[in-house]
Amino acid sequence: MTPTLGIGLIGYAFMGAAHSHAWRTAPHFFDLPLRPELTVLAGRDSAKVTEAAGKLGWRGTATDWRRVIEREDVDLVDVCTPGNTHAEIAIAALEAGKHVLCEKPLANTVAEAEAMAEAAAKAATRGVRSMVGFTYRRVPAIGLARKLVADGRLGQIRHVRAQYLQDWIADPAAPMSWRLEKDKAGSGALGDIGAHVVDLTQHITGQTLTGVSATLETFVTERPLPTETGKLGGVGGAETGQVTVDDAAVFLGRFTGGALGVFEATRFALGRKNGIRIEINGSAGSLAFDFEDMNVLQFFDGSEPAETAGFRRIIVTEPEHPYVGAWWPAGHGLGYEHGFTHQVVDLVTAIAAGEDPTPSFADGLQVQRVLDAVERSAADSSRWTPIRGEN
Ligand code: SOE
Repeated sequence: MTPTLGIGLIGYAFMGAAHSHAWRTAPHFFDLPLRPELTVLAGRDSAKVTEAAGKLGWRGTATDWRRVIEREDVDLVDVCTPGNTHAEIAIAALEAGKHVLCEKPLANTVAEAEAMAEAAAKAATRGVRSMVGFTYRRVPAIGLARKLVADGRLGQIRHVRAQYLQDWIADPAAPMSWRLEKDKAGSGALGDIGAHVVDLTQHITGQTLTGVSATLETFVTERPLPTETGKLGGVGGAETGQVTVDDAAVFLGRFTGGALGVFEATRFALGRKNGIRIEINGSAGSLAFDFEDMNVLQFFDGSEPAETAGFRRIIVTEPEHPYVGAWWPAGHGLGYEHGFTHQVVDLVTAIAAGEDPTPSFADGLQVQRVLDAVERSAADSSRWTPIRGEN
């Protein structure tokens, strides 16, 4: 009999649903060393959490996360709440000896992320593991991109171009949500989606950012308050609230290996739904990825004869590709939810092996420091050089 791993999930909205799906599905497709049990789902509203638990497959419910971390049948706490509660819940869970999976960005401030990384390092000495949910690392095409770079197929990396483009608040009538409030989310497009491309580009290249030059913008500062909440946003009413985060972040970055980075994160790219676009140019080759075509990785091999050289579309649906063999027959493709499933597979595997999974809380802290540098750079208007003769 495979030993079990009792899961307590805090939060049942969009991310809570995605994580529930992953915990439920992983053992049906992967041979896991521990069998996840969907033990308890927590949320503050008793009626809503009970309804969500029924729908998402959880055995029990709680209206206070503290009750979850006290339970002996909970081995791992999965934090899917807004960022302002990550530090308190994750640190308490680690101190109670529970493994922790925490949604991204790790925290709302560097100070919180530092405390979390410290708690994680201390817990690791007692065999308690932690991971931050940069789930896109587990998209097979991203895994392949990282492998091509590690195998030297791109040579020395010169350029990193990364965009995370959404449009779900491009309409000024789109309602307020916690993702638009600084005290809950920490930052806007920067932390919610920019954090993903910071993590992905560092993960693929194996290099870290050393400095940034940035600007942030909030295009719509007031929005209707929601009368009903939805998966993202909801339905707006007559009353309005203040948007206190950035709508868009644009920044340049320099990487440890000498590469130059250009980054853009926005929820105002009308028509772009979940466009995570990454292009990397090296001395020996280039690669390009777009999450809207997530089963494809484009690769240019600079050693091919000029006459026939060109970007190749690699369809990343073969058993030779990361994670793919566990799913459908070759060629059938994966979707958004599979990254979350791969994330729990890697986490459970690391826990059973007594190893620290990645991305770790220390990795989450490093991304938090990049976000902080972007905000500090954007706040320093003396760095913005006006055009001579204008205004
Ligand atoms: C909303 O912008 C969001 O749900 C992010 O919070 C997620 O991290 C991303 O996967 C999809 O978009």
